Amino acid sequence: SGVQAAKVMANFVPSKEDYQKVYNCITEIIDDAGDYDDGSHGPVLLRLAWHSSGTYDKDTKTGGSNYATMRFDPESRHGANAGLNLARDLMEKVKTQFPWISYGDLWTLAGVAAVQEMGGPKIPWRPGRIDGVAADATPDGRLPDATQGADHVRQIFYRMGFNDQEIVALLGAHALGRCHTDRSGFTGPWTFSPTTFTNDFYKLLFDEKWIWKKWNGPKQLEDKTTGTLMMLPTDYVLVQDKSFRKHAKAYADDVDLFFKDFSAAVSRLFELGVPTQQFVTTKAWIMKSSDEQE
Ligand code: ZEM
Repeated sequence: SGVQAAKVMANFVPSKEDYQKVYNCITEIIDDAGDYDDGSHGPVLLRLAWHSSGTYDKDTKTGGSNYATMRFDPESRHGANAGLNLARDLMEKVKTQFPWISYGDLWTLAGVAAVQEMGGPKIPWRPGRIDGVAADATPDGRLPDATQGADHVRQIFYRMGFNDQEIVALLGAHALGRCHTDRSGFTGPWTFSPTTFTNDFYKLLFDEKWIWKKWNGPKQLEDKTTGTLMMLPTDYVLVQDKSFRKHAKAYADDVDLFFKDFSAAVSRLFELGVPTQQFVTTKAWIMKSSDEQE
């Protein structure tokens, strides 16, 4: 609006309430999905937030959510980011209404809203990311390759600074959404409720019998019972690898533990690459979900 645009001109310092307005605008876009996928834009927005953060390298302190470099070519065209133009375009509508927010803050806040609105835990979040330039982008290959095994998964997530327990917790996000043949080449959802945040991803890993799908596409697993659910090779390592398996079992058995650990890990994921002094507050905020504001 004109008022929000004028705020940019006036060197406006937004308050927590201003960010809550952005959050609320995002929740409308999450819900306003018509017959897109399973009726929610939440999953693809969470994937955008994750891919904008997961490029971080702790040794060189490059990548991460700070500069939102996925706006630029060639990162926008990196294979791993296929389909995320849809999520970025959705967020442009929010950016037009709240031009003072940085893209990094906007995208990570959308990730927070996606988790919270789909019934997940509260995700502590704070603003302070700044818009970068194309030269801040990291090279292709920093995001995980779903066809690989445990060594690859560890190498990618250790580079971001996560341990085995955090890796397993983060992967529980695959309770949400689905794979698309025209994006990753894989197909299908991981759970029967892809727009509700649950620990079903872990439960299904243990409870179902998983068999290799016979098809022309990339190697993926399907559940033997219905053939409608899927697991990526990298998801399946959570039951194959001894250390990963221990944590996956704990999350299958205890949804509260999963929610608590997912919240902590994803909150940290979304802050990767942001210098501490850039954050406007030491203590992260808990944004109100839409059902708390009715
Ligand atoms: Zn995903 N992910 N991911 N992921 N992801 C897909 C979809 C989604 C991997 C991966 O290759 C894929 C994390 C970790 C890892 C989400 C969130 C998070 C898809 C399907 C693939 C292939 C894309 C498509 O075709 O649309 C791999 C290999 C991972 C680590 C080993 C983490 C961490 C996440 C968040 C915390 C979400 C929400 C989706 C669903 C997107 C949608 O559009 O429905």
